[in-house]
Amino acid sequence: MINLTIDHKPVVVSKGTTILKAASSIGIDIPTLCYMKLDDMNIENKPGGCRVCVVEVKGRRNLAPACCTEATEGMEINTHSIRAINARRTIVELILSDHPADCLICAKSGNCDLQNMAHHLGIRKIHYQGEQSLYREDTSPAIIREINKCIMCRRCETMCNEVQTVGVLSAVNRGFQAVVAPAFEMNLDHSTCTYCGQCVAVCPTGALTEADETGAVIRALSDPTKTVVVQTAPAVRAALGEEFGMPAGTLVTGKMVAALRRLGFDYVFDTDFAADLTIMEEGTELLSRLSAFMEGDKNVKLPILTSCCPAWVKFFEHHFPELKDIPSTARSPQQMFGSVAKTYFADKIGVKRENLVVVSIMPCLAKKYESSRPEFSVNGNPDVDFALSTRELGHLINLGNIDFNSLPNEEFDQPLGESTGAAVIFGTTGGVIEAAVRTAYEIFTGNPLPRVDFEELRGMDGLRKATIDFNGTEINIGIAHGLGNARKLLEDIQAGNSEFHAIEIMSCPGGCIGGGGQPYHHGDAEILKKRQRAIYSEDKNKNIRKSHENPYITKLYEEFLGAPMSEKAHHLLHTKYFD
Ligand code: HC0
Ligand code: SF4
Repeated sequence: MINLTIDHKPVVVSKGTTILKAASSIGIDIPTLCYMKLDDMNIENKPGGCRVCVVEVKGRRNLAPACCTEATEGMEINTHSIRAINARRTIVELILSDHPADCLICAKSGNCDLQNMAHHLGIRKIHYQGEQSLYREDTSPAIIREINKCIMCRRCETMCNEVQTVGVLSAVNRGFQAVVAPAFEMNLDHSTCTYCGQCVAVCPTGALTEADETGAVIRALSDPTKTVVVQTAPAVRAALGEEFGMPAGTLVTGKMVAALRRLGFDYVFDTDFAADLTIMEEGTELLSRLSAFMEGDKNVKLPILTSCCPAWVKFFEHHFPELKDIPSTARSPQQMFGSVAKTYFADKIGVKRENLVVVSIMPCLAKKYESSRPEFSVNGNPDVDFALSTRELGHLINLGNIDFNSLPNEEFDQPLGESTGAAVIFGTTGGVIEAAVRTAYEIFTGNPLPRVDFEELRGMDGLRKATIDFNGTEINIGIAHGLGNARKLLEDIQAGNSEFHAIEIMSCPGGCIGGGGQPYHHGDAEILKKRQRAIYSEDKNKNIRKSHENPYITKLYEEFLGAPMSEKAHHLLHTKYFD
């Protein structure tokens, strides 16, 4: 073990520990811009690039970057000496010297680590004259890159290359022109970007933000010829409160519904309803593939892969096109909802498709891209018109001058607002497959589930597996969150070595609770765990916890769809994939 003192406090750490971690272990916060670590998820960015974390080490001539200097025996460290603070100020001034000073109108204003750092260090004047880079803005359906706001922290690169293994982003150019960009500086929509949004989730400045659609939604809400319905994704309710200063993990389902009503939405519905519908379709598909397999069909495609995460869909279309007939053909709940809203529900209320506007509130930026895919539209009219992120909803609520914290709890409208506990857990890694198991078990065995909770499918490990006993038939299930983890399972499938019958894949670490559109977690993995706990507690408190017991789903099949995987269901609720 190593003994040292930091700001006169003794600390004992194991060999190899950095000064930054040693300080953090005794509650001393050393400021950083580029360093990032999500504990338990094996995600770390420590390029030692920004140098904001420099500290003074007694007896050494040079200041030491705390994020990449190991603690050694007898070190005496001063984290906030005048010399260290002055160096930090100079470094941040140099970063600011070529940074556009448009904080007043920047999308990240108020949430920007660089702005906060400048404030923390009391910088009032920039003494250096940098050279502004002249990059144009890169817009895509989901993400905006304001490239001249890149400070080369390279967190996005770590997320894209190491965590997601997509490999779109890397450092290019030198000096004031140095930025992180796709190859040949092409736009994101020409690259193999999945729009997972994990680069946006960790960007410390306004270089990467979502494509903001709040203006378009406000216009729809003010148009008297339009009926505007809204659907809310499972993970939003476990995080929206953070936008209003509530602790992470506060469930705000009822307040969220009340806020949406006050914003003027005509019907407040729930994506969770469509998550139950997804289980009916995907569960039926799983069972039909399993039966064919058991009857000896050698051509049956197993394992079945979940298909509700649009970044994951785009990932396999780009990177594993030869596997494109393995995922379930079920559309995502967002898209099933849009399709049902613009047919069944529009008919019910006597509104023409083109006068019904469907807005989604999603924790995800890829949902913006998914809703723009041409196969999810009829004669150019999309099934989902706009997909706002949790952050954008927070902004709309503030803009509407609604005091979120004092709102009463209200209920979703019907018939597309009823959901079960199985649907709620879609919002966290492992939840989709647990929901599928709850339904598939009962249909397969004809018996009630001996227990509703499948603890063996839960957790935060990036790759998990479990075997579920379907009354003597063992079903092997795999779960991956983060596309790098998914890649490992896909390579096993390619090599013919997969042991699984069914696999759930979600692109974002933690699943949708960690989506690129959620309130910024600033690298705090505890926040994701708290959101996950909130999701499971909502499931526990639901009266109905299995998708096939949702009475409004039963009614939808009786009145409109017929049966799961019927011709009509195929047409409205399933899709195909493209190379
Ligand atoms: Fe998800 Fe979904 S669970 S992808 O994470 O399946 O975004 O929350 O809305 O569509 O339901 C996101 C969350 C959803 C969809 C659902 C699925
Ligand atoms: Fe990479 Fe995802 Fe960002 Fe695209 S959205 S650049 S895939 S991290």
